[in-house]
Amino acid sequence: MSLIRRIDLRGADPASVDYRASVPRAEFDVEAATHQVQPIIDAVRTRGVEAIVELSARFDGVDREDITVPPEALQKALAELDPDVRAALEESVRRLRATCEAELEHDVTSEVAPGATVTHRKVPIDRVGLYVPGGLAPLVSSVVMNVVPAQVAGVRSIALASPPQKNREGLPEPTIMAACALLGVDEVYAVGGAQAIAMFAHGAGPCRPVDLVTGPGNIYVAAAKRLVRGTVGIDSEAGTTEIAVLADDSADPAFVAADLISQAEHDPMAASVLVTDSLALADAVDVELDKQVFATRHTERIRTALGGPQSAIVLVDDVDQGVQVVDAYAAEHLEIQTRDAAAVAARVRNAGAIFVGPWAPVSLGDYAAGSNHVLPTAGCACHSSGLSVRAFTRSMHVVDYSQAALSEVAGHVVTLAEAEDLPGHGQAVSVRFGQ
Ligand code: HSO
Ligand code: ZN
Repeated sequence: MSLIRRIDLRGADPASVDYRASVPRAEFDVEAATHQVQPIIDAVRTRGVEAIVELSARFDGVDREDITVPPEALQKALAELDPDVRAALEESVRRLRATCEAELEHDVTSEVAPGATVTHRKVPIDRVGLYVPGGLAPLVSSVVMNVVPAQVAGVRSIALASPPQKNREGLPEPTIMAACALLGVDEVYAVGGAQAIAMFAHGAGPCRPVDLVTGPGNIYVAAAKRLVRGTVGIDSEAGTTEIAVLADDSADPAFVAADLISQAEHDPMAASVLVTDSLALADAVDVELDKQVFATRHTERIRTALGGPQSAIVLVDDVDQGVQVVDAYAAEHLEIQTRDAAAVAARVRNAGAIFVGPWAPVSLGDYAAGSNHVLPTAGCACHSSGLSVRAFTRSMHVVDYSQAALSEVAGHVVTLAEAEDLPGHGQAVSVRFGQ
């Protein structure tokens, strides 16, 4: 019996098959979780730190009155960080910073008529709250992925929250604290889950409210972000990890299997999907999965993810149909392991990030490609983007007209104001010309 099920779309008529429905996703009912999360948000909004301390005792089993992580604890964590981990983090930061700097957009001024300019001005968001989960694995790389684009965008005030750990005197994971110190983030809170999102949105004790909350988290964090949206901005909801691999018979089955396993390792609900036109590759990947899953550390979690309804090997007639399937699926991560991989990748429209060819596995992007690993999941890649400098930037139009330029267009403004039965609008222009 194979670890992973098969879905056969060969011979399917694209006009009558809904590819999106053919490759199902994990159930991730954020809406249901909002009912459990609303009382937490209300408690933090009305009772502040006192409520947070109670919630940390209940959910994290810690007893700590002070939610602020002292700067000495951050510096100590950095001093004690394994030098190899430090070097790897520094390289990860260097590469991501280079990408972010290249992405920075500059103000653009258009002269729409003589003396009439509109400038599209980019402004960094003033204050952001970044959430870094603890969970199954403390993702120190997520500190880098959230902080670097915010810093390059020019955000003035960055606060970060991560769950307090029972066995660490109620402080966050040391690697997470060390990464904060490395990046110069000194406002750090030992607060986890929905209560951290509520603290950012409404403020609590030492934490002033923020303008934008970003960062991944479990279903309760996602529900909390949905509930505070409007009070603050949020990034796109990042749910459980997904990888889709589009491969033909030129792909190496050992590489494909390893990559499917790498994302299944995150969560029993993670999705690993291989789309291929090669039955031989599908069979060889099955064999490789068997071999590799038993040789890895988190075998149970990975077996559950690969065996779940959200994971599959999807058989297609050819790479063209494969492109249609992966476009419909809109994976968080998409690998292209086909001949002419770059050309195939260029035809894909929907994916959080695309990894081209055999030498760009998703785990490279998770840590050190220079790309961001906070990406839209659950099909949101067809309307949302991953985290980038742009996520931490607002823009505004700045309108600057001379008297002559206004006079030239005044008639049109008055005409449109009359057409909308809003004569006061027209008058605000006419009055300037003595009419
Ligand atoms: N694959 C995850 C990110 C991550 N992987 C962090 C390892 N550490 C979501 O893109
Ligand atoms: Zn990962």
